[in-house]
Amino acid sequence: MGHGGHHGDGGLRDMLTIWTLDWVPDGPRGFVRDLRLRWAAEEAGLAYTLATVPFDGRQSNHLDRQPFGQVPMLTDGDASLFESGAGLLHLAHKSSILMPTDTAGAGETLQWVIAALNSIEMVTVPWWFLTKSGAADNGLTAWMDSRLSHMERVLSEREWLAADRFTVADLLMADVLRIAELRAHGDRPATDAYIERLTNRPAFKKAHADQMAHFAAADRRRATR
Ligand SMILES: N[C@@H](CCC(=O)N[C@@H](CS)C(=O)NCC(=O)O)C(=O)O
Repeated sequence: MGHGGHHGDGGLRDMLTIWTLDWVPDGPRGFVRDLRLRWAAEEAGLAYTLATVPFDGRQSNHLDRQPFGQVPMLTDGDASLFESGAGLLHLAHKSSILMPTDTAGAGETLQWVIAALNSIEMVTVPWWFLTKSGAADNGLTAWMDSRLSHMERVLSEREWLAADRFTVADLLMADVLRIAELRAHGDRPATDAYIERLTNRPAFKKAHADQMAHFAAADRRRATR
């Protein structure tokens, strides 16, 4: 299973493995966070294999690999990482396409990776969760709106977050911001343009299509069992 074109060439290249669920319902398809790692691998030209854990029993069937019972995980030879952000930084160490090699550029990139996770996603995910659970106007809305309007200002002033070029920080920020409910909430044209720009990259499209195909194949297996 997994990603074409790399079987049989042996050696280290075959050792990168992205772990996800074997199946998910329609709702999360296209958003399961193995997509972040797939996208980064595509950008960097790193071949990978896909491995899965069963959806049924996911809360406890892989706690040895992911202590919260979630995905994704990344294994690379002896290294085994959970947290999509950690996986992205691990991949970024392998490619200057993702992470600039100069000190200033690397610092800016790291800073925006952490900002995506710890200043934006730390409020957008709980807000999304409350909204999905029926609390559309919840106590997080004002906090989130403030963060998103600061991002709108930043993105109206520049094309890329760090180092004047695409980095792993853009990949992650775009993935955090592209959630449909967030985009539908408020009017942020620079953010929309940024998301369009990032998700139009061939590497995103390939990663997205591969995730959709993976879950579609799982539907076919479930239908015949
Ligand atoms: N902070 C974690 C969050 C991972 C996460 O939310 N994973 C979701 C899929 S995108 C998951 O495994 N959900 C299944 C569950 O929690 O049962 C990361 O970024 O890796």
